[in-house]
Amino acid sequence: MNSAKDNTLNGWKIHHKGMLKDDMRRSFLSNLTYNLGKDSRTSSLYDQYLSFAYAIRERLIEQWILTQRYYHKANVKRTAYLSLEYLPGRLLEMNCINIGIHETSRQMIHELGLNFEQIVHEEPDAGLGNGGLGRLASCFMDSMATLQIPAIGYGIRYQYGIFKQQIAGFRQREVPEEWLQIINPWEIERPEYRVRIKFGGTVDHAPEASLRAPAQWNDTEDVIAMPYDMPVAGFQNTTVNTLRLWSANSTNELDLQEFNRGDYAKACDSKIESESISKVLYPSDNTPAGKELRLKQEYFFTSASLQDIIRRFRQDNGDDFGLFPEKVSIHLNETHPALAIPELMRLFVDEYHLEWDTARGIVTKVFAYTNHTLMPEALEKWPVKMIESLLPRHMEIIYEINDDFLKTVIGRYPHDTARMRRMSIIEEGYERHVRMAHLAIVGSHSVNGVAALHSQLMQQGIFRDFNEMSPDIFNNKTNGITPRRWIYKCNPLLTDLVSRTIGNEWITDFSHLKELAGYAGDAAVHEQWELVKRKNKERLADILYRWEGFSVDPHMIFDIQIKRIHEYKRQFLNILHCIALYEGIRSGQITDAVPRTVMFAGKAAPGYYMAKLIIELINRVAYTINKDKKTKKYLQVHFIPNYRVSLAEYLIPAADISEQISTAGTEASGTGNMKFALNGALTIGTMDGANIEMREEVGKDNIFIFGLTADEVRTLKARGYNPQLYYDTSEPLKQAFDLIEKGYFCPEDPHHFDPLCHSITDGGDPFVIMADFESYMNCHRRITTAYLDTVQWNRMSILNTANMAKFSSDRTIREYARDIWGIDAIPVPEEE
Ligand code: D6G
Repeated sequence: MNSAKDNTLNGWKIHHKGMLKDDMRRSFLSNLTYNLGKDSRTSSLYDQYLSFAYAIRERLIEQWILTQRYYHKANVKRTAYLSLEYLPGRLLEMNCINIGIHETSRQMIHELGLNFEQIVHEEPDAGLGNGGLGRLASCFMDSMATLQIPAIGYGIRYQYGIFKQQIAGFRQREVPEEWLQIINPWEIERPEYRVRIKFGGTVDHAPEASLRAPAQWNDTEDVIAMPYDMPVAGFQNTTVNTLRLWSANSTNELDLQEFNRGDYAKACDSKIESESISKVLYPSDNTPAGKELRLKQEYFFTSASLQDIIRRFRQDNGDDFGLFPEKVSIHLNETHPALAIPELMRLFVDEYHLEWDTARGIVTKVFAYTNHTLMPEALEKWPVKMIESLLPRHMEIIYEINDDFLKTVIGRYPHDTARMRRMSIIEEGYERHVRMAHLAIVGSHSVNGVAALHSQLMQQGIFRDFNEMSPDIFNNKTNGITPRRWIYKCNPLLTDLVSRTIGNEWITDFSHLKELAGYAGDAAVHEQWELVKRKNKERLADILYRWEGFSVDPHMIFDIQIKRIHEYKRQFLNILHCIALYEGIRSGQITDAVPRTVMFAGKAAPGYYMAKLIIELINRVAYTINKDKKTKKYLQVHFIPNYRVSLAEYLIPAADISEQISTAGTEASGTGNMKFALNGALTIGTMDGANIEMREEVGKDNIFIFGLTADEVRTLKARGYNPQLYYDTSEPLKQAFDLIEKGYFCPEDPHHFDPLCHSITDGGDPFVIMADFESYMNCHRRITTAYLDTVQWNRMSILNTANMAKFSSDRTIREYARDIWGIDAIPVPEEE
């Protein structure tokens, strides 16, 4: 795609837009003039952003049409990735990079006398997710397109994505982020593909008919699902896949009866109610929301997606549903879309009149499910009553699926009723619930975890019975991150240095990154490596000063923990250590402190009291420490508000130390850990999630591991864990803890942080912060000593980058495509 060329499309000519600077300028100015009605005098930064984005979009669209047309023509097998969350972040620069005109565009903008950086900052982050799970989905979309795997992502087009976090009076304040208030140039509405989604009503069966025979679902309250398509371009190839996000519309704009009666406000009620389905993203992470509206969201987008998948299948294959598993693979990102299983059964049986058993056979071949959490309380369960009233036909189908399943269980384990009860999709009790994970397992041919330890613990723990019965369906797919965003785009200086050192094949074939290890001892590379880190620290300092108004000193160590705020992720351990350092320096006990700035960022679920208290504690501790003249030179602590993808892109390249300190056995994988190491930060971490595999890759001497292992945590708890013991025997821990408990950081309300302290003293310290503290502190000591040996540090840093090849999401997606989806790469011919 290097120069202007013509292409024939069903007899229509596509005139390729051309990729040269002049072509780009023409598109930019034409969009500014004819699309937005502006000129050089009147155009705002926003107009410039939109014109630029439209110019890029035009180039994406050409290949998008060709890709989709080729998929249909070749009747390829596609994977549909169903995820309730996506975190694409900003798309303008990434799309420029993917279509290979980043530099050209930058020059074009510059030559027009405009400011490239300011223009790209006009774009709001598309924040349609909470944290790791949503970002993973976006990394996967990128890798699928780059590997030329026919794929379509499905999700919800939330009007309000994740809230904007402000810090006021040390506390988190949530403000709505209205990302759709301005035009989203990356989406195209596709009304021709809208579908009807039913809720409520009653199910009518023919007299004497079994529940497995076709039924009619009547008197429903319907909502329209309207798709919006976003192009997802592969990295400098010919593939452009689709992310299709559904928005809820009312079936009738106005209630005419109410309108005629003169009650105009009431006439809109049903519209408002229907549209509430795609209004907001539930801002909780690793905790099920448990709200009826959430269940509606889950059904809304799965039903819409399945109807869409079937429409596309029939377009190419007619009603030959026996072919379905050869053409379609559906991936469930967590259990949020697990209703897809009974929904596909319903569509097959009720709408297309397939025999129950035939339908069951097809369904299991099509679905695969990824579990993302080990914490039992994070597993989704819905009250049977709620499903019964919202989705009566689905509840019947779930019972029938469960019936079949329990028969198999009892066949395998006769008389083992306890096992039956444990494995049932229905949880008995005062209120009966549907266990969504069980539904997902029973309906899928593959169940995977997201890191080796996680998969192992999942098979031995929460899904043990299932693993005993069907070990073959379980597998591991260690997560990955896309190198395009997480080094190429966010760290151009390092990208350039790596390419100058080992050539640029690593960008498309990450295994080449290993060649960098050969330069780990090269003095010239060291010098440039250090310079790159320094420049990235200065870039961050500049951004923080401009955005947040505070100064950080790039000469200090940058020690960074960025992720959702959660007790199991243990930001509390980190801040406790900051307090211990502060106290040590202030009292003169620590005389060899190496100047460091500790940075935190992350959002807390608005209803998660403890997490919000942790944010407040961090901010209050930061306030006290940062103004202390005695310690100022050695220790600074900052909480950076409103963590999001675009902020991560500045923080990660600037980090010296990456904090990955969850209690062993709690973090399924983590992906932030990979992003930091790829950008040359050294990890301080526990033997948890993917940290373990990172250690295998970089070697135990190049990562700083501390704390109890998952096994040790379990044994300690089984023996009877007594946090007090650790408090009594560690002076720094005692001092730090006492300062919080005595109200040192909150003199006006000394008991303010009692709930946090009590979770440890009276609550049994479920995340073993006390037990791990000494080991964490000592590990930090080792890491700072290592930092002082610059040559050694640079070596380790280079080896971290060099050994991250495994953690490219390209590797992960290759494994999914090969082992689970049975899908090959389909290169879209250049001149189709
Ligand atoms: C995208 C691009 C557009 C194409 C459409 C196909 O919006 O050119 O027509 O996808 O959608 P399906 O027919 O595959 O759903």
